[in-house]
Order: sequence, then structure tokens, then C-alpha cells
Amino acid sequence: MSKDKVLESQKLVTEVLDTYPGKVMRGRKTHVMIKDSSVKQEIEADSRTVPGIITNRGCAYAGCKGVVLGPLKDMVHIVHGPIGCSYYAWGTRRNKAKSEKGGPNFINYAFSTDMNESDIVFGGDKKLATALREAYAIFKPKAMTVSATCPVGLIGDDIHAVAKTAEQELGIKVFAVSCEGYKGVSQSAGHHLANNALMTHVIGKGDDIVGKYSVNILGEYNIGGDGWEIGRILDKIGYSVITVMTGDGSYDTLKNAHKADLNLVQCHRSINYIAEMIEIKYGTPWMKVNFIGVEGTIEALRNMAKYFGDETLTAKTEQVIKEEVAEIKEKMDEYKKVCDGKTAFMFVGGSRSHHYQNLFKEIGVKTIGAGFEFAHRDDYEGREVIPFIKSNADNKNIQDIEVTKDEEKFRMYLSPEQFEERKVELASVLKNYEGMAKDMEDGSIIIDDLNHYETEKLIEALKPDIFASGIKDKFVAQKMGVFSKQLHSYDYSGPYAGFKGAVTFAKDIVAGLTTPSWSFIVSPWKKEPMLEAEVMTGGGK
Ligand code: CFM
Repeated sequence: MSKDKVLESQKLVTEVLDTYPGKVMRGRKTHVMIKDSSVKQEIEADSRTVPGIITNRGCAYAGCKGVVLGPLKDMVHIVHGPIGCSYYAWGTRRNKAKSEKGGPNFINYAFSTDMNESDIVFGGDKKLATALREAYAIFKPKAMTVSATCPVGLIGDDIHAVAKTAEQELGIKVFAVSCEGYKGVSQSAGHHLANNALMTHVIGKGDDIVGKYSVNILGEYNIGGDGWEIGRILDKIGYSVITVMTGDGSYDTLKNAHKADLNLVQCHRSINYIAEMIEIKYGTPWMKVNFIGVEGTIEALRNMAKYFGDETLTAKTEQVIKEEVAEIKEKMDEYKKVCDGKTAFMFVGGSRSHHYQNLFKEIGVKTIGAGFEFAHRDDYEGREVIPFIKSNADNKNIQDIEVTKDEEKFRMYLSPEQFEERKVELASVLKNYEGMAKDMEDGSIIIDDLNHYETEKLIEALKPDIFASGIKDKFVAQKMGVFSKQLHSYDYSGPYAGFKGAVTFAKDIVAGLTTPSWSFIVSPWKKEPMLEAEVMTGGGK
């Protein structure tokens, strides 16, 4: 039965990809995997997008400033480059942040050096030095970052020297990241660069006293308030969350990240480098969690309790799970009745196409296809393939930094014997991520760096009830009459994580599925062709 499903999906995908006119585009076949658990499978990922394909990926700068550094609320993040780069990384990701009592929160500002032609010709470093001084004089932050955009690398401004001088002059932490957009193949290169910078300049520098059962939530960006819901649950159980990295995170708390007993990794793609480096340098191991979906949340909480191996904590975990589930069960059951039997096709950055499969399943929605924009092979196939991933020439300028054991600060919560035991018991999650493919049914379509052409063709062929992606492709699906849900910014809704978040998500999905709007839509390309004059003026509207 499942073999038939595999063959059927293979045929469908081949038909779609065979419509490409050229040989290069047919090379896309290696980026598609039809899940077949009877064989060992491999997917091509993290390679440069074929020119001519409309990719949904972002750039290294987006991954560095927009994703990892930007949410640190008490820092001023200056973008060194033309104004557009700063403008487009401003506010749209919905990584929410609240001020600590009386503390600074610069999240709503866009800081840019606004490089223009004369800066490109004569160099922009003086302008950057002035910008750092000005920003400090007005905002008095405790730390600042500088993110480079493409022209900076091309003209060779030495942003690191400027940052160093500013640090001495102003007496606060200032560091720069050479995250020019063209580095690597996508924003995943920027994640790596930002991880390196935070590890070098921030983590390990603090000395605050931390509470009992201390954890960091790594790779959680508080989109739509997700991090707040996760924090609420962990607080209730009795964990001390040192820092959320980096959603609603801060320089002040991140400095103490090395003091945690355990690191939780929500988004593996963007943060696995830091998780690994912290363990080498400071001894804290990491655990893969997924707080999206009721079952995912319960599993993560139980795994955490197992790691700590403390009776009181385990009992409290079970009590909180019971209370929280009781509170949402009725609503979830009600929503499930509406969604049961529906299908979803998901295409999100580097984590969420996997994370949301749990939650969809809980409301009766089957994921028939899923893809990542810029994930690496390990995000699809599991970390066991890391030693076999061929290094990609396009990524050679993104290097691992060398970290070594910090003899003074290195500490482990568990004894080495206990840790070895836990590694067996929690093999699938402790220092491990098994990837998205493992959780998908045979015959489902897994696709890397999906483009607009394939999106349209696959929606036509698969006819999913829900297409979950982002702003760039949302409206294509909608114009085809398919309900489209943004999983990057949540269409202004959220939180979707944890227990309460699951209900909000289910409610939004029900609203999208039950609105009659989709049946009223006639795709513009199915209407009378526009006159040339109308096309020129945008249809005269
Ligand atoms: Fe991680 Fe993210 Fe994602 Fe990501 Fe992103 Fe995002 Fe995303 Mo948009 S860090 S990989 S670079 S979970 S911004 S919060 S939604 S593409 S799937």
C-alpha cells in the first residue's frame, strides 16, 4: 500500500519537474525526496539556487541581523549599508519583545548608516564610527552590533576595526559581523556567522547567580509571542529560564547562558552551532525540543524531566501537563471535528515545516508535502549524516570557530556516568536531531528550496486544503483559491506554541478552512486577458 503511494508521488513529481524546459532545472530532481522508509534516502540541500528560479530564500545578512542578532532587545543593532537593507529587516518578522522593568528595549528602531554613492566611492567607515557615537549618545545601550550588507564587503570597509575603536572610546561592548548578503548560499550562512559572533563576544561573559533547574531556550525567536507561552509553562513547572535566544532575549541575560544545566534547542537550523560550542566550552549539553503542538510540548517536558531525574520536578511536570491539557481539550476536540481529514502542504525556512506537522496531526490534518527553504541535509535526514555532508564551495567563507574547554567555567549538572545513561535513554533528542523525513509518512513529498513554479504546479497536482508558507508565496496560493497560512509571521496572530498556542492555531485554521471566500475566487489568469494598456498601468487600479 505505502509502496503504491510512493510510486504515485514519484510519478506526480516527475511530471511536474519534466515540464522544466532546460537541463539545469531538471537538476532539481535531487532536491526532492519521496519518503520511502524501505530504502536509505538522501536529498540535496544547502546548495546555491539555480539562476532564473524565483527562490524564497533570504541572504546571510537576513539570517544574521534579521534572525539571530536583531531580537536582542537591549542592544542597538546598526546596519552598515544602504537604507533598504535596514528597512526590510525592520519589524516584519514579529519577533516580539517586552522591556524588562525600567530596562531598555530598542526593538522598534531601525538603525542604519544609510550608505550612499559617495560612501561607496570614498569608504563608509567614518560614517559608521559617527553612527556608533550618535546611537550611543542618544540611547546609551550596554552593547551594540554592526551588521555588514553587500557593498561593505565589496569596498572593504574594516568594520571590525571601527567596532573595536568604538568599544574603547565608548566603554561598552561593540562588535561587528561580516554578514554581507552574498556570503554562503542563504540566510543559514548568516545564522552561523551570528552564532560565532555571540559565542565570541557575549556568551560566558556574565556572572549572575542563576536559579535551580536552569535552562536556555535556544532557537526560539518569540514570533507572535511563542517564547512567552513556552516560558509560562516552564516557569509553572519550576524551571529557571536564563535566556531565550534570541526572541525577547537580551545582552544582559545571554551573557549568562553558559551557566545553564541544560540547553533546549527549538530551531535546530539556526542555532545548532552555539548549542555545540557551549557544550564544548562550558559543559552544558543540549536537547532537541519542539514546543509546537500539544504532544510535542508534552514530550519535550517529559524529556526534560528525565534529563534532570528529579522526583519533585517529574511530579510537577505531570501535574502541569494534566492541568494544561484539561483546560484546552474541549476546544481542541471541537476544532478537530472541522479540520479532520484535511491536508496540508508546508514550505517554511529551516525548521517549521517539521515543527508544525505534530500540531496539524493533532487537529486531524495530514501533511502530504513539506519543504525547507535553506535547511541542510541534517535537518531533513538527521544529524547522523553530518560527517558525510560534502563541503559546499559556496559556503567556504563561513568557518567554524575553534572553541576549547574553559577550565574555570566548565561544569556539568549530571555526573559523567549519569550523562552516559541519559544519552542512551534520550538518544533521539539528547545532543541529537533526527530530522524531518523520519516523521513523515511514506509517499509524502519532501522538497528543498521550492520555487514559485514548483509551488504552483504542486498545488495544482496535490490540491492541499492548506498551503502553509510565507508572504512571498501566500498570495499565489490564495489566487488559486487555496487557504494559505503564513507560518513565518503567523498572519498577525499567535502565539502558536505550547498548550494555549495550539488552541489559537487550531482556531485560525478553522477560520481559514470554513470561510466561504475561497469558492468566490477566480484566478486572475483564468479571467479575460487584460489589454496591454491595462497591464502597463497595473490594470488601471
Ligand atoms: Fe529557525 Fe525561525 Fe525557521 Fe529560521 Fe526564518 Fe523564522 Fe522560518 Mo521565517 S530561525 S529556520 S531563518 S524557525 S524567520 S523564526 S519563520 S524562515 S522556519
